[in-house]
Amino acid sequence: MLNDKRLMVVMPAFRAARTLEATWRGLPHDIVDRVLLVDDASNDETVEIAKKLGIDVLLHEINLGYGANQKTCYQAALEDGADIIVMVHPDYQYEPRLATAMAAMIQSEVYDIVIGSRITGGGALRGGMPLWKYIANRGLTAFQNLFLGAKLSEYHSGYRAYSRQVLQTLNWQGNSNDFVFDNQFLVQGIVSGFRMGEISVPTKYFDDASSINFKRSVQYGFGVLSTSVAGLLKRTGLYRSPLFSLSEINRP
Ligand SMILES: Nc1nc2c(ncn2[C@@H]2O[C@H](COP(=O)(O)OP(=O)(O)O)[C@@H](O)[C@H]2O)c(=O)[nH]1
Ligand SMILES: [Mg+2]
Repeated sequence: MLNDKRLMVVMPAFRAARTLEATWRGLPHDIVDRVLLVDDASNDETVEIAKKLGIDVLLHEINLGYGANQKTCYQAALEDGADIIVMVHPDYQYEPRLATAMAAMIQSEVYDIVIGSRITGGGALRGGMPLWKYIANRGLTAFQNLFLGAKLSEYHSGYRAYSRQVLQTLNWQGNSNDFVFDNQFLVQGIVSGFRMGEISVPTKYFDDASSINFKRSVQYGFGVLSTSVAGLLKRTGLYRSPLFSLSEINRP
């Protein structure tokens, strides 16, 4: 609990056997009420290791994709009654100890969405992010900020915190089952007027922390561009994509 708010950590997992324990050990267990891992039909020991560590596990019988995995995570978080939800990749790429700081930004009710940014600390390249990924990240980010009238430092981090209200409001159920899910979620958050905060997070790139190849990344890039266009059309009132269907929030 963080003051009187229930904190849940969700991990969308795929072949995370070699990195799960390190990620889990770094979490602030004194304040985390529940850790849930959703396994997307990994063919390694991810599930066995998660159970050994006492992590709650939900299973996909077949590989449904990264976005589908997060849908299972967030459905479970809503059913759980969690007030603050931290999503972190179990590939030990992001510093788990900073979950405390991210959750506190939600708990304060100053922010609804917090992004763990690999860019603001200046450590992305130092942490081993490939140059082509860095350039693509910066380029897509500039494009999205322009289209959405936002000022985020990145949109592609696998480390985020959300308030319960965000999960109850956005139409994430209608998002892609693939990687662009994450990007659609942030654009939905911006268009809906949720308050977005960021925190600098060190990142580490090593073989087990990064498996997305160039082709998948290009596909993701096009998904990001089309999501940005959808956001712009919604902002200008020209067209309302189904992405934004449940997205009006009532803030006093
Ligand atoms: N659910 C699911 N997750 C996947 C799949 N492929 C990759 N992932 C996860 O997606 C996340 C991001 O992929 P990753 O290779 O780490 O990308 P990068 O760190 O941004 O280069 C990681 O947590 C992977 O475990 C998949 O088929 N299904
Ligand atoms: Mg990774």
